[in-house]
Amino acid sequence: MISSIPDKFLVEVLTAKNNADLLIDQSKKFKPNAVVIADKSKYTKVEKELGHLGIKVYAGTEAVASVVEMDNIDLVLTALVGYSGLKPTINAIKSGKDIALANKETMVVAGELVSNLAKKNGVNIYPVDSEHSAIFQCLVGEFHNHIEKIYLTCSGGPFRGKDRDYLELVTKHEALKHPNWDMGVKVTIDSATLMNKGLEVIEAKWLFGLDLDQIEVIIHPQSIIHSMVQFEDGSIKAQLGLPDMRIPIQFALSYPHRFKSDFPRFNFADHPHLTFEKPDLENFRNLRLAYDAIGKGGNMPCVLNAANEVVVDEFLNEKIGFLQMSEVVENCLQKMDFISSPTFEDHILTDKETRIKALEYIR
Ligand code: MN3
Repeated sequence: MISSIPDKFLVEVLTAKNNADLLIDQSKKFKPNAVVIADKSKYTKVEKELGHLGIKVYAGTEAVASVVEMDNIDLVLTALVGYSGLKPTINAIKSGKDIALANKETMVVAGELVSNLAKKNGVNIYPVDSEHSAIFQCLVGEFHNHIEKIYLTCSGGPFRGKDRDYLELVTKHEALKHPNWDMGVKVTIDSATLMNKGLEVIEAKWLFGLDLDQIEVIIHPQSIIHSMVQFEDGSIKAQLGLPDMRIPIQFALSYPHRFKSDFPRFNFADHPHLTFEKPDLENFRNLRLAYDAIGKGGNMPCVLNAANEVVVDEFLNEKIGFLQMSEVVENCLQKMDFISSPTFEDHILTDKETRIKALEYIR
């Protein structure tokens, strides 16, 4: 994305988990000051390719968490997967960097803590998640107007309309085929179970300061409307377009401006039918569990997230079936001790203990 608007941004730091080749390619192109490879075993390879270009090379997850504090950074795009995004995001906020947030789990695990920290440090959090970007785009020019409610749209995933007998037997290959969006493995499974939407409800609550009864999930299989805001006069604003993650990513970086793009344009005549339906909470229990977890508050969303990360892994390893994923998550929500105002350390402990509990339940 940056490569299409090279005069607007300077890349200071790039990070990668273990994809050394991509990190090396991107670094040769964007010439950052520093790079971090989280997987320490790849350090020598990366250093050999980039060190002589004057690029500082660091390794390890601690380095990912500390590199975001560097002075000449204005904005940090956090696109780590899952719980791993929490520490670096908190560090970036503490050092006053604005955040383009692509890692929804950060807000799920510690939304209250993170939004309070952002407020305290005068940091803006720009959503990258397409639904939250849509809501943010609807709110531009409306920040002083009260939100009556938001509609988070949801494609329904590959198994929309299926019953429990069907879901019982679905394979990971079926679950990995998302109808509209091309995404990472974790979020694709989460989309199939509707946990993704549950996590997004929690993310929306903290990003926009909403009560739970102001957040309604609506199934919209075409994924053209990316979400909507209803104001107190009854008027509804929607943001729409073809499903293309480049738009929300770009807007998080370009706000309050819009940069010209050559992304494919939406054509109304090609999409004469936009449909909507209620989510099926009986067969897709994860969405209900997410509402329960955030309704209870405290460390329960952290439990929900940790248990979910475990079950998604176990499902991908073909250790458990599709429906069992909700079963394990529900069990963890019931069994874990409740902490009403968790600190950062409480979150770390809750995450760790939940993972153990989830695996115990599975084995
Ligand atoms: Mn989304």
